[in-house]
Order: sequence, then structure tokens, then C-alpha cells
Amino acid sequence: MIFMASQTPTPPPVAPKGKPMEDDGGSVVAEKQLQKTKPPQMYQVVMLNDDYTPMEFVVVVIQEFFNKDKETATQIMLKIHLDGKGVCGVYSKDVAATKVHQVQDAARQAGHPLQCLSEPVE
Ligand code: TYC
Repeated sequence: MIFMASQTPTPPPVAPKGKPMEDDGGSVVAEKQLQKTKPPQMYQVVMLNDDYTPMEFVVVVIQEFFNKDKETATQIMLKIHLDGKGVCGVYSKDVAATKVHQVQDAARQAGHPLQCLSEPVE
């Protein structure tokens, strides 16, 4: 048996995103876009000052593991030396944790007490 549609279906009207839409009956349809994803929490790697780790070692560590040039690494090291701590870089949680381990492994191997940690960025 063959059925034939008497009318071709018309697609429903589409409202511009976020704007209310008037239908034929004059009623208002509100369309709300729910935010489903937020950007991932980022983590800053903070290095701590101590009285024993040589300045040059800290500069090299910052250059090597945080991809800074010598001038920038020196400025970060001096900030840590003067303020007690400083941010070396901001990363995803896993990458920040890896950087902390890399720094601490290098410091222990060289016999220095250098400490660093990662913390969520505000
Ligand atoms: N305070 C150290 C010194 O005078 C240098 C230093 C800087 C150590 C930064 C650690 O995270 C640090 N030799």
C-alpha cells in the first residue's frame, strides 16, 4: 500500500540563540543556553626560598624545567630569594605535579634542599 503525504512538513521555526521567540500565537518562548563546561582548574608551581641552595642552581632549574631564558629565570630566582617564594609557571594539574617532581629530583641529586609545590590558581 502507498501512503502519500498531503503536505510536506515544514521545519519548526528557529530562534536566534539566547533571544526569546514569538510563535504564531503571540506567546513567547524563552530559550536558555546552559553552560555545560568550564575551563580546567590550573595549577601554579611555587618555589620556596632556603638558605643553602646556590642561586645559580635555582636559575638553571628555572631555565630547564620552566623554559625561561636566563634573564627571566634570574628575576624569578631573586623574587623568591627576597620574598620567600615565587611562581615559576602555571600548568594543568598533571603537568604541574610533574614539574614539582622534576625540580625536587634534580635538587636531591645535587644535594640541595630546594623545595617547590603546586597549588590551584585563584
Ligand atoms: N637564598 C638562596 C641563597 O642565598 C638562593 C635561593 C633562591 C634558594 C631561590 C632557593 O628557591 C630559592 N643561596
